Amino acid sequence: MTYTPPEVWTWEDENGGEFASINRPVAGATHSRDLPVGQHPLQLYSLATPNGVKVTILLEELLELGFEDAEYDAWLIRITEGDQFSSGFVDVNPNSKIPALVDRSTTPVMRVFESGSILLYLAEKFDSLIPLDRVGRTECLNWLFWQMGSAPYLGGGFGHFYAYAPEKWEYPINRFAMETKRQLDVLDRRLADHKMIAGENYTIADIAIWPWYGQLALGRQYDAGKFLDVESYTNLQRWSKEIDRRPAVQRGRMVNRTTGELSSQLHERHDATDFTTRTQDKLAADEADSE
Ligand SMILES: N[C@@H](CCC(=O)N[C@@H](CS)C(=O)NCC(=O)O)C(=O)O
Repeated sequence: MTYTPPEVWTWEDENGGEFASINRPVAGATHSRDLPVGQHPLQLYSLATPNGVKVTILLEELLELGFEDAEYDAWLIRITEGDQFSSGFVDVNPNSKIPALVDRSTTPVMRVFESGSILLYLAEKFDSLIPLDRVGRTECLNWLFWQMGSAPYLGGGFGHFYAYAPEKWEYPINRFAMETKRQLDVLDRRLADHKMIAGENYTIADIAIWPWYGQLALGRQYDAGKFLDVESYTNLQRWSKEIDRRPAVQRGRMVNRTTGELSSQLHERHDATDFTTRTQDKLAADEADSE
């Protein structure tokens, strides 16, 4: 059926599909609530989506490198329940999207939003996981910004119409599958003669790109591995698997996670020991013991 747009678009409460209930045509807070604050210099408000996981992976990598000031409290923002529209969250990110970070070690206290901005901010704060020379740094930022511009075609385009839209329509699925495969080929060609995305070293470019394209290549996104023939991108496969094995990546994926195996879900992270003591599995076992 062909749709004829009216002269002026109007908002009809729900237009169907997953996430329809949280979509609104206006910005700003819907309710008054402060954000919780923990003890560490960095306060993260997030959820383990690909955009959220970028930041927890970087923080876990920084801690693994020995930067104690990268200690953080990670608070859960349940976007399907509208937590991103609280007044406290909107103060930190007027765009109402996770991830959002507050650095309380600076004067004034700094708010940082947009995952690319957060990755750059943390890499610069610790002078780590970003090349220090101009040529290397520019190449790293080329790919960091490539991810920011490209992933909406994968997530908001392909993923939305292939997995979340109320019906399957050929036109948008074709359009965005084509673009997603082109992007996978861009990465595959880059990784044919470079170990990592920005060159020889692991950087924030890899940390930005892997949660979207690495996990797509590993068959973890939208159940679309076969449809997109991800196995055929052999250089991308090599890189995706190598990053997947990093301990900091495995920890970062668990933080603020609310789906999958209970043993892989750490809803809030406040201490390094939480990975072994506070998973949803452990909490359930402790509760059962105390009954
Ligand atoms: N460009 C943003 C995108 C962030 C984003 O889209 N976050 C999603 C989850 S992955 C979100 O918070 N959605 C909630 C909403 O749209 O209300 C970034 O990279 O930080």
